[in-house]
Amino acid sequence: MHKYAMNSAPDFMPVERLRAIQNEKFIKVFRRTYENVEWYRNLLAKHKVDPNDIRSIADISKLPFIVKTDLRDTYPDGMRAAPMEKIVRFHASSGTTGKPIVVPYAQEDLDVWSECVARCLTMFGLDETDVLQVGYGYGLFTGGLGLHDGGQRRGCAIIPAGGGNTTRHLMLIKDLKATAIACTPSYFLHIIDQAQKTGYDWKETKLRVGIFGAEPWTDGMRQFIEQETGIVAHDIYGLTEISGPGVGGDCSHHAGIHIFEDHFYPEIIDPDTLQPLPDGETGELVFTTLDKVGMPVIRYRTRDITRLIPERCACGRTIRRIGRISHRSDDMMIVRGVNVFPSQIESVLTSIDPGLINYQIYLDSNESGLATIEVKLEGTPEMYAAFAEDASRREGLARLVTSKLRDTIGIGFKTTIVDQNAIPRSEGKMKRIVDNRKKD
Ligand code: DLL
Repeated sequence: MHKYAMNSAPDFMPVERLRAIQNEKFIKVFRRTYENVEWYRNLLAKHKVDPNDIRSIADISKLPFIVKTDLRDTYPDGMRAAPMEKIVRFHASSGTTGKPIVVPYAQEDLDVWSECVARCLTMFGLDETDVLQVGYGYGLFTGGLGLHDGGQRRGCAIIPAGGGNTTRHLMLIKDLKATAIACTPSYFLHIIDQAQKTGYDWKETKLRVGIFGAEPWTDGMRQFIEQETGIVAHDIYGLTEISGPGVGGDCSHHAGIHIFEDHFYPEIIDPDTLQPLPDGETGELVFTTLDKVGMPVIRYRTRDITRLIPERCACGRTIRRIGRISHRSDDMMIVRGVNVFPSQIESVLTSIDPGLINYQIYLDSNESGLATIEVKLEGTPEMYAAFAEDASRREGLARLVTSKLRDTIGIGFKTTIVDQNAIPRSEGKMKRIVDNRKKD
């Protein structure tokens, strides 16, 4: 057994062994999907791929991609690869429009999923002595039940608090001696605000680890959270189509997200040419589920933009890392002909003042129908304290952000530093972009 705690051994296996496992599993999952999913057979026929040509994982690049709309079009279960008797649960992705994407899970899928969440928790330094408060929503969303089952598998005592009811969250952290909390990073900012308003003392709690994911968050937010509460903030990544939270997470070096490659095979492709990119280059993340029974996906385009980090992590894990997910390709806004990503705005904010921890982007159109873009910003309590002493600092900062955004992105922005807590908080994923433009 490795010196690290349980669940972590596969993270450290020799790379050759890892590649052999991937190869073996890939062939099996490919065959299973081909045999059991008519839609997939049709897809290969459409792309003129002969399944007999797929003999090892090296052949993966011959296969077509699966995209979100394919999963939507096959709603509710056209991608199911196992008989209904094998299915023990459904989850669904939080689509904003139209039908959700429904994912059927076999018991084997729930086992792999909770094992991967447990591996994440081990990586975050949790064990059976920990008390994990789950603040993700329970239900079709994978956050709540994912952390719940994984935490239980790791042997933690679970507090299934769910999303919302911030006062109760703060009470339970203290009274049940929670040592870890899992929720969206934006919801944790809200918990911090509430704590501050009520004179809550984090030092009186046992909380030491935060498990944040389901939406992009910045290093500035990490710093703020850690300073404000004294906990260590970890990143957890995942998506419903692949299983849920626990596709990967960051280790104590916080230098990217380790992917559990023995279950989820990652590739990076150029989203325009669809060609695979070498490790180190930024593009769209694509996953193949290597063990899925209920609904395997082969070369699923996630829309998440990142890179596979070529260097081995200082922690010694052999499984590769991806860079933190700062944006999705479908987050791109086209404003007056210019492509704008929230991550560009975010890096301008961080470069000016890491105390600018929260923002929301408002798109609108003026009387002449021209698109306008406004960034509403919120800072740390210290920042508001400084504004209270000298109001001109608030205007000065807003002006600086406006000019740097214009210089960096090339279009005019309106910048407003709103009052503390004025950006609406959500229990689940934060809505970064509010698009009020008139649609034709
Ligand atoms: O958000 C699963 C999850 C639950 C992950 C709880 C982590 C914690 P979906 O609702 O299907 O599943 O959304 C998946 O959320 O493609 C990313 O764009 C984004 N996302 C998830 N984790 C992170 C993260 C869950 N750590 C989509 N950083 C993904 C940035 C993330 N974005």
